[in-house]
Amino acid sequence: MEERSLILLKPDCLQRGITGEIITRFEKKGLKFVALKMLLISNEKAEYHYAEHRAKPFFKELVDFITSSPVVAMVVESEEAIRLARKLSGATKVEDAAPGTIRGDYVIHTSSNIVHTSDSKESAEREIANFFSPDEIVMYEKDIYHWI
Ligand code: 3AN
Repeated sequence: MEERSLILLKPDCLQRGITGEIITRFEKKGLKFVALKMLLISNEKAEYHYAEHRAKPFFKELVDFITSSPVVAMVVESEEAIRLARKLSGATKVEDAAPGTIRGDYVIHTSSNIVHTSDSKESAEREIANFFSPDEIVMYEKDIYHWI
């Protein structure tokens, strides 16, 4: 079943100048991009996005970080898009992120870990609606066999 996932390239991604490399990881995998934009996240949207972490000791740090500088927000679509995007991203804890994953290859601190990907269908729907209006989702056919 086709599903959608929200991917955020966090402020450290643009600041480090690796945005293109990280987008390429998702693109090469074959995920279909249906929305993509750069934005500065407001406090309100950041707190809504991280609502499940409100009680955690690192909540303020999370919100301050994601609002500190622009992010690139993308919506990808495919069968198993949510699990695939998370596999490419790698584990949350930096010491658990395997080489070959984005976090495994690029991240040294768990708190600035370059990428966010939705963790369930429910989260994906809520997160996508937080950052994209329906008319920003672009519908098109992706026919890889026609173009290679
Ligand atoms: P993921 O982004 O892998 O789904 P979550 O949802 O458990 O991870 O955590 C959201 C974000 O909170 C992580 N991406 C990371 O930036 C931050 N985070 C998680 N655990 C910690 C921690 N122990 N210390 C600092 N930041 C953390």
